[in-house]
Amino acid sequence: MKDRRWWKTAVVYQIYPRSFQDSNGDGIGDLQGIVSRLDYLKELGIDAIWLSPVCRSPQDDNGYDISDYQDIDPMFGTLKDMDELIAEAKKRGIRIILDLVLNHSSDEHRWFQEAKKSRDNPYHDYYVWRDGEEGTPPNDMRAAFGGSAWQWVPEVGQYYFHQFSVKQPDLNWENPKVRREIYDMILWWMARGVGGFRLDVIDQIAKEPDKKITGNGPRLHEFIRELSRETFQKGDLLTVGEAWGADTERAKLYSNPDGSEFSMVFQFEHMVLDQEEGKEKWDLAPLPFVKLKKTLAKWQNQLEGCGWNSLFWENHDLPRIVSRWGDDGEYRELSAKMLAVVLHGMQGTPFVYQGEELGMTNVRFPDITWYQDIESINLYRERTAAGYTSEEVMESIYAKGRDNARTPMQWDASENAGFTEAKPWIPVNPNYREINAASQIKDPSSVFSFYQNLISLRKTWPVFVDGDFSLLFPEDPQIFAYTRDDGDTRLLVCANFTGEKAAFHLPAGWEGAGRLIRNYEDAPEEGVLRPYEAFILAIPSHAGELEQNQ
Ligand code: TEU
Ligand code: CA
Repeated sequence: MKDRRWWKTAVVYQIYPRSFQDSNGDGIGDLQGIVSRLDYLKELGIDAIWLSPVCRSPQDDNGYDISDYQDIDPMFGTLKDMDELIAEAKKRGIRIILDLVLNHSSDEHRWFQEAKKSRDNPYHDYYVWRDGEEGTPPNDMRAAFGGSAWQWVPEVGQYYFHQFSVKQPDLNWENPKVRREIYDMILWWMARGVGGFRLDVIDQIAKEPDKKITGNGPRLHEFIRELSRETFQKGDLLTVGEAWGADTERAKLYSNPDGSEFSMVFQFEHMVLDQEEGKEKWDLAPLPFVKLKKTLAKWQNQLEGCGWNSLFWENHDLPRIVSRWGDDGEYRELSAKMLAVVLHGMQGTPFVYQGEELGMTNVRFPDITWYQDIESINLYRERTAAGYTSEEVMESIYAKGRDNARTPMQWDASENAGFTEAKPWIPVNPNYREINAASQIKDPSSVFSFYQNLISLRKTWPVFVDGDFSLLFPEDPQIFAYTRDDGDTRLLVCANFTGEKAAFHLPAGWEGAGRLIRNYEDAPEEGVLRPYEAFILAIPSHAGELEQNQ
């Protein structure tokens, strides 16, 4: 019997709410804006929406700093709007996946406001405190967004620990009361009808700062199993754990088919290859293409039958894939489609990040003052102070800054791309007149239509879900090719990952196979793949099932 949990056949669409659709003319996207665009998402064919955080928040890290887990930030709407979104999505067969930020809260959360009053406050132990002298933190650990990971609070004469910004104090998972509060909150959201949860930096909850342990702490899986047992296992949910530090062995725990942890893991091994070894993402290096293939293949092969992966190129923390590993100039559409073929042909649950389905690109604002992301702003300050030139830092931000993915969704060619009638909180990418949803929806050769076709293929052909994976031509410096086989049907996925022609011959046995999708309209050229050419062939078990349209 094939395991047919709904999330295995699903395609998830990620919405970054502040940049998706403004409904009330304040320049910021909101829940009613999303409701108004549900038909578009239905048209695309997706099954679930992962909503980046919309809970009450001072927005120091755009909502990843939550001050009330059981209320909606007024910027986005109300709980009533959320109920409406859940209900309207449900009518269209779409489930809402909430983003749970459980590693840390906002420093403006009631718990932290109490915690910092005194050492014997009942909430003090909800956070991670250490004694020390003002000016001499407990150790030299650094926060992800720059500076020390320790912040002095004179009222209690202690430091608190924060892995991210100073306004994101880490929650103390060692404290069973914290865990209980979290479970009750999750059960409350489940009762409201959400379809699942994305777990922000879940691999970092079991920290042991005295030993400088942040990710993969000793109690990590114990905590996650308890969390899952007390909450998720009481529903039929899609749960996805964000885990930068997962290897395949750990991923098998996270996504154990017995359901003891999450449905799937969201890991980044394939997304951190284009940086200097041992350095930060800002230290740019060319993509080692062969390594990319082998990394993806390793994940495909090792999770087969014993785990489940998410498939993604983009999210709200990553640059636009067509600018990053495709070509956002001459071959923008072809390369966007090629990247989609490579990703959607694999095993796992595909995630499409808003605008990816249009081939949206990175942005190059004139200077740092245009940027909104705390990570980029802090980086600029730290690196220029350390002697980098402004131009050097801006090159890093142009390539990898998170605001690349956060410019407003490009709906149409009207002012501000149809995102808002006001001044948007961050400027629209100036290319919105050429790249927008309105011009693509009706065009059968658009990137949007291509994503739509890929999504519908996944629904039609079970081999996309179940088939095992074999990488072909692993050392080829241009071609990404693999097969999928579920014992019934075989697929061949082929892509030229470069802007130059690549010598290519179909592997034996595939000559008569039918074509499911391709990104060039004219007939194939003998012996080569053209720039960014990509296609999927199928050999169904029952001859004649597929039109032979080669
Ligand atoms: O991201 C985790 C995370 O590690 C990233 O912030 C990472 O440090 C950075 O993007 C890459 O340089 C999650 C959220 O996705 C992110 O938006 C939040 O800022 C972060 O957690 C803190 O909650
Ligand atoms: Ca708004």
